[in-house]
Amino acid sequence: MFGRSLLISCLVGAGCSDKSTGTNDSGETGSGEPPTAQITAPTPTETVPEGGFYIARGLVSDPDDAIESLVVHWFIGDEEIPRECPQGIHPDSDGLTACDVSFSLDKPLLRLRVEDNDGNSSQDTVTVNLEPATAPTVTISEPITGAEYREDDTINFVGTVSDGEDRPESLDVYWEAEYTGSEESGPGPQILDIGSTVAPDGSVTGSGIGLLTAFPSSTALQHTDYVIRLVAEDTSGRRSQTQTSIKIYPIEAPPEVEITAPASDTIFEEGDLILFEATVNDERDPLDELDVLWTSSRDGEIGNDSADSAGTARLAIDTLSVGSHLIEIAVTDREEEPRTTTAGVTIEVTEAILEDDEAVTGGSD
Ligand SMILES: [Ca+2]
Ligand SMILES: [Ca+2]
Ligand SMILES: [Ca+2]
Repeated sequence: MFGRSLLISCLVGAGCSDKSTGTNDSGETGSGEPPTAQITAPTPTETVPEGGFYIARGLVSDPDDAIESLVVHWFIGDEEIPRECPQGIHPDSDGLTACDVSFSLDKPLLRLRVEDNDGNSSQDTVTVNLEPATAPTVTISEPITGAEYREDDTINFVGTVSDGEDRPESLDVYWEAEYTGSEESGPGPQILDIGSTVAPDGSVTGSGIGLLTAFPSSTALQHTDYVIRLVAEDTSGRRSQTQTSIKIYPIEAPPEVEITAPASDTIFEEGDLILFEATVNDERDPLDELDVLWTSSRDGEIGNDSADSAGTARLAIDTLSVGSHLIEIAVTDREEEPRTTTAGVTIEVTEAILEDDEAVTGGSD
């Protein structure tokens, strides 16, 4: 309270109006000898990080006043209001004074002013050599680019953050995800609630189950390709990010398959060209990359052409042997444990020629 009331009197009263300018100039308002002030840190050649925490130090004295009775104020740039220094407004018995400060590029000037009880003042200034602040540095080591997950997988997130001015823990750090195409019409980046923590060494770790819960359910399941970003913002508002791309598929499932032609129990004659068609589907694999195998219960393997990219598998055959066939199509995806799904129709190939022969033979008998 004392400091603030004295500050106000200094600002408005003639008693301590700042008549001194330049380095180590002395005010001559009151009676007695003026004090002296010298900034000892930073020195004029010292480089100070922009925006970084810095303890400015100075030395004050007075020929005819008790040193602890002097009042010291620190100013940045051309500011009229002194800093509120945690170290207080009086020097110690040795005349030492200090103040926690930070510098911005547009205010590189530091000013120390000392006043004695008679209203005499003196000041010292130093123009600091500022090193421009930098944005944080961000890396991601997990998930790796191209990694594939199921929607119910636990995904580990590992990265690092660092900054030229701030400690890692004081950075604002978060992970976000966005699906491809989301920029234009989708919900955009979604911050992930994965319990991410930042360690003192700058390592960032978290893990999440069901990443897609960050997205509206109506949109997330329709998308596979996601960008994962690690974002860090420092205390000066400088922001950096890096990203990786992953794929998220629905929960693992075997292919689906259904024979659509010909209709069940259609009867063909030997030598007829029979066109089989089936539709195939899978929750993950491109449909033209599924393994397809047609078999006949009578003739064994009869075809293995892949489906087209729309999921239609076709088999044209005119060599089925005479008799009843159960036709089966097996479709296998690329899971480590292959899975198959089957369906069947019964085809009866008539023995038209044989019957004719028998009729002729029987007739002759
Ligand atoms: Ca004095
Ligand atoms: Ca920074
Ligand atoms: Ca599958």
